[in-house]
Amino acid sequence: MPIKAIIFDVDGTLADTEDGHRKSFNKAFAESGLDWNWDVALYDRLLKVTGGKERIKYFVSDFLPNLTKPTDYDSFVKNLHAVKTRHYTDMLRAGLIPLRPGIKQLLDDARRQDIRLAIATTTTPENVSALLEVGLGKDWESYFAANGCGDIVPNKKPAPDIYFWVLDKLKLAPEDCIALEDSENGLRSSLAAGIRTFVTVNHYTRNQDFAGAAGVFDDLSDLSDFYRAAGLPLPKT
Ligand code: XBP
Ligand code: MG
Repeated sequence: MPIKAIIFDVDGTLADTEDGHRKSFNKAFAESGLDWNWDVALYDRLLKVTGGKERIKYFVSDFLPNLTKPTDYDSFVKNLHAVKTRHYTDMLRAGLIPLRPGIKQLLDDARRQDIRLAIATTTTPENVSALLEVGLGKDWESYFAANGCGDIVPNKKPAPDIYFWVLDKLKLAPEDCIALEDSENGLRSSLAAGIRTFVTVNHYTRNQDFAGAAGVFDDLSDLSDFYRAAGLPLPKT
């Protein structure tokens, strides 16, 4: 069955972003007068929960059980996350987080072979725009036939909702596509949607459980290995 579309996760897959997120959370905490600090070890644990707002609530519930929550807790979290997003998109627009090795070439090769591209991510839409405007240029949206991100689905990864949303936009069946992910949560999400999935790991996800993945790679610096494993037509150079 020829592959008709490749669906990309964003954080950890298109770019190694999570330390940028982590630093932006810490800047937001400091700006908001909170003495919270997420170091790498703690953030590694907090990444169990996808979605920045959900991750803040997880931190409060499971790591600050005695905290007296602000009266309008949801607004508090939403506003704190908006401050974090401002810091994070500033980092992206400053070009501090490049695309991972091989990603731009893969996107271009796929387009040349008329394979459609899509995004399925838990992250905030502004983050996707800022990352890809820098990584792909002002016309980045023209690369993608579907851009599923953030709060558009009720349940974030590892739930399959975002992948079902993308498949619906593409009007494709799961078996027509492959997905590229970086984390166990992401893999569980795409597999639950019935999509053959490849993983490229990073320092946060290297030791996670990738059972069910069609292949696990350190990165895509050698695209020919990936093309062979994925059954993608090698580009006509
Ligand atoms: C990764 C996530 C996101 C980011 C933080 O998304 O779980 O929540 O960690 O971004 P994915 P936000 O791997 O699905 O791209 O703060 O905008 O949620
Ligand atoms: Mg990811």
